[in-house]
Amino acid sequence: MTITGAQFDAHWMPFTGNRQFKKDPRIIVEAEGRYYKDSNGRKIFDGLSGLWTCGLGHKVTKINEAIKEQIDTLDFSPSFQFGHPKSFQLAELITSFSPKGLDRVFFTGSGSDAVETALKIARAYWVNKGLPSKSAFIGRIKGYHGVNFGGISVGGIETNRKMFGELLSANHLRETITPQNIFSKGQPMEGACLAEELEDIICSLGAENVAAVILEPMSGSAGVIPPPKGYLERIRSICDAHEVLLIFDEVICGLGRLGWASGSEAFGVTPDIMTIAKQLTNGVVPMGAAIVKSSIHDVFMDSNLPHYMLEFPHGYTYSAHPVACAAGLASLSLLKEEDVFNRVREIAPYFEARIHELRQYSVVKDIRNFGLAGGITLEHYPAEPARRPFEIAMRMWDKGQYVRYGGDTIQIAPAFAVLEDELDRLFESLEESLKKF
Ligand code: PXG
Repeated sequence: MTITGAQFDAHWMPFTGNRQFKKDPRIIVEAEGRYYKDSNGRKIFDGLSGLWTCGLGHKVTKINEAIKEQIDTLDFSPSFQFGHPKSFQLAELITSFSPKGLDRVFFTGSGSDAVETALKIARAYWVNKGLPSKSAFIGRIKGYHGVNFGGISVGGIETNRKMFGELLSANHLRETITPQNIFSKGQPMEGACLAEELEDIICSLGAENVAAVILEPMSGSAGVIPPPKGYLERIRSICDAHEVLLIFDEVICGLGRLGWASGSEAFGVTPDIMTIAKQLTNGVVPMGAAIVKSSIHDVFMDSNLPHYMLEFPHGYTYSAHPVACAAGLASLSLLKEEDVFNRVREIAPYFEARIHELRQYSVVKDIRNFGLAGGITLEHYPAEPARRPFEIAMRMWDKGQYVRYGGDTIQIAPAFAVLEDELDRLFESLEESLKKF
């Protein structure tokens, strides 16, 4: 199965160096369990569970069968003004994974859409409460909240923002990596005091103007940055003191990656709204969701509109798509049946021990981990922060190992059932790749 030059030209690939890729393509043709097969017939270990999506592995029979059955029964149904049974079943199942009180689910087509939905719910909530001036958002440096205009505004990754002109106005907290907490295992002991900056930002804006703070409980795509001990607790209490909503973007943290149902559960702090995507369908069909406290949802329902009017003029053609719902029901059921979160907590110490052995290599400047997620910061080439991670990831690919590179980091997030000897091979390949510098 060859791809022609015209076919290569036609596809403008996302978050990809298109010129490099099309000279030296990496084509994946099959997947099974924790492995891919590339177009040269090589078996490649999937060290990032797809894109943090496929924690249950690939070609999971129960998910695939649910999808096939759904397509043959109801392939699509209008998401506006009509329903189908599976969306309601899935919404209820999702709430069984959510922190107490977060029990209303709004479906979207992706993580980016889930973030936009959460931001819009936050603003509209304050409008419904008669406080329309509460509209400002606060994010955090290095935060990733997808690629739509709201998400890049609250997100803290400069390269994702600077080409796109005027954004929503948003303030950003400092990131939580500090010289004191590099090479921390799990949550760093230092850095809770960084949360105090939130009080200053809210006071400078005026709490009467602030809608919400949005954070990933653990930053994922910026290179796995677990929150310092006490940090999220302090963020929560400052939000409470100033009546500001707290949104956790759990698109990576949610549904098992950290060894818990959510980052909220892992770190013991409950937000007002959370977003999920990726693991919700094991990545098999695109889907995201915003999950909100019923107290927020009820403000919309109690707004005294005529009964035929919409409480929230928002939604997507693909909200609660029946095929995605079928995949979601199967995936979430498997997370329960296979006791996946416990399994992640069992293997996490081995993962932690192995990843921190890489500290001995001089180009490794920091290593962070939590659950089955790990990030390695590499020393820059002068003025070229992105080059070394790219080089490492390409060496890994040549060795039959897929890891993610982004910014100045390498990220690792294998499937939940990963074996110790698979981790051994992954980290031995990383050692060989790092040794060459
Ligand atoms: N929020 C968070 C926290 C994310 O990690 C999104 C929102 C957006 O989701 P969608 O489905 O619109 O892409 C994400 C996505 C990586 C990587 O390698 C991370 C993401 C996507 C692609 C690659 O770290 N995160």
